[in-house]
Amino acid sequence: MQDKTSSLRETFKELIGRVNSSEEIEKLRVEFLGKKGHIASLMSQLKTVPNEEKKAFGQSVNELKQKIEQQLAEAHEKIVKLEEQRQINAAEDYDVSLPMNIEMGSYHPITVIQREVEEIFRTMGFTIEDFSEIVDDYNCFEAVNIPKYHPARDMQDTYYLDNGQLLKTHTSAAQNSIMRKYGAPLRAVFPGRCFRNESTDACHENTFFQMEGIMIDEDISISNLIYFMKTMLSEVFGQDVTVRLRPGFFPFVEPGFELDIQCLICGGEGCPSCKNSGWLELCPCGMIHPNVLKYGGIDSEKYTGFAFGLGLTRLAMMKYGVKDIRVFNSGNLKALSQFIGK
Ligand code: FA5
Repeated sequence: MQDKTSSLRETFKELIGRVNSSEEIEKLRVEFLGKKGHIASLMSQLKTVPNEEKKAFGQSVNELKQKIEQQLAEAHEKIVKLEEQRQINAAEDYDVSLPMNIEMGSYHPITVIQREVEEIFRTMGFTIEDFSEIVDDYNCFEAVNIPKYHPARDMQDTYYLDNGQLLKTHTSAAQNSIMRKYGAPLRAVFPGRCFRNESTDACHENTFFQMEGIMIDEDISISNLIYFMKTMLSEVFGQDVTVRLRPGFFPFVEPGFELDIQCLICGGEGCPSCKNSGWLELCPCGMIHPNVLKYGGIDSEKYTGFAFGLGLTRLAMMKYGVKDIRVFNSGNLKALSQFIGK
């Protein structure tokens, strides 16, 4: 029996000297220490060993087992280091003359159109501002004249966090902070992602982009508002588009308007993209309510201003002829990678 342990010791010694990878070490471990391995098989022979030899035999199998465990651990440590070094060497060993993978990525169409509209407003003296997606109730609603329990809140149900904060429903949520930051006079646009708890269809998403704009100065009137809206749309589309202005209610503007664009998918005939009306609500706007100016720390006797909330995702639909708004959040690269952008 002692012969068996010493022959096994010799075999192991020879094999462990030859291992070259962590997989080989694992194989060896299973072969010797596994449930059906050599050590287990020796132990199972204990019952056939004469009583007077049992103790010595048991001890020598245990010693061998410990030795094997120790040598496997040492070999494993060495091999891991060696393998790391091999990986480093392989990474350094690349061929600089290989042809480059020149497949370029592309910008998301919303990024493309956002940058385009930002540039249009930048050239008209507006600054571009950023704002968080998680806001508090005050900024999203109260500071824009929508107190608690106001029915206008029903149109903008959203996702609330446990701490009472919420995902912003409109870019108007940034108005107060920007007014407080810069005071008047002020010209700023602030794009952002908005969230609403609503059913989706061809022109409604639960996650979409808007771009807010505000201009505050002495003697700002509806004529200024109309001028900037017209300029922006003719620059974006590079052609005349048919728009209509109709009264619209938003607690933060007075008077307020809905600016609709004639659907460019169906040419005004009516289709699913415009809910068969021939028109798409694109850019509500109006003269900033004096309360909102006051909350923003601006003297509403001296200053007036306009504000608009451009639906950027809908603008992208119209500009690129995308029939279903849900394409933009689909992650479908076949559709989305056609827009290179700058
Ligand atoms: C607002 O969000 C106002 N804060 C806009 C505003 C700003 C008015 C300043 C006056 C002054 P409204 O909920 O209508 O308004 O959304 C504005 C635009 O965002 C819509 O015209 C539309 O183009 C876009 N929009 C709104 N909801 C969705 C939606 N679920 N999916 C895609 N686009 C949307």
